[in-house]
Amino acid sequence: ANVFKMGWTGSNERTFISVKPDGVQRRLVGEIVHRFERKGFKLVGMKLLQASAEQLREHYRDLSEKPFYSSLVKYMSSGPIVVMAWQGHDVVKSARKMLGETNPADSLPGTIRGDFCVEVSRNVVHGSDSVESAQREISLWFEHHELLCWEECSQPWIYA
Ligand code: IDP
Ligand code: MG
Repeated sequence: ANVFKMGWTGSNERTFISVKPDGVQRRLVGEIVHRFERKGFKLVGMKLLQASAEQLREHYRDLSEKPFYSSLVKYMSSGPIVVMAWQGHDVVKSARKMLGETNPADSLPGTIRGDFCVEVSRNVVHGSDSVESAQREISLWFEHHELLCWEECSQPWIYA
């Protein structure tokens, strides 16, 4: 299949996942990457960075009216984060399930937030909530050349 001809839908859907500063500090980067790898999704972009308040205000612009908006921006800029783009069938929805609920207290064991955190304001990971958000977030955090189209040898063992 020619990946360059395909859009960001079907098995080429992409989502934006970020390990938040608490996740990086608590050495959960490998654990989180491992879960997406084992699931069968394809990593198409990843980097460690210090996010600026400006980038974060844009990333979370839909929440600008919320009382926790400024503390959220402060939390997210309090240390390095890992940003990733993952690709696969229905990856946006699946990733949200793998993350658990926004509030770790409501997240089932087996989900990332259910297994690794306690408070909503320290919930270790971000995942896009829709295909549209994913596209906006991926283009906010990645340059075009940082996203790779590559052929994964395991593909025929994941998709029939
Ligand atoms: P999501 O991350 O599950 O998509 P959103 O509602 O988009 O949840 O909120 C973005 C982030 O803002 C959450 O992941 C969490 O870190 C933080 N947040 C959400 N609600 C609260 C709150 O009530 N108090 C403090 N922080 C919150
Ligand atoms: Mg959200």
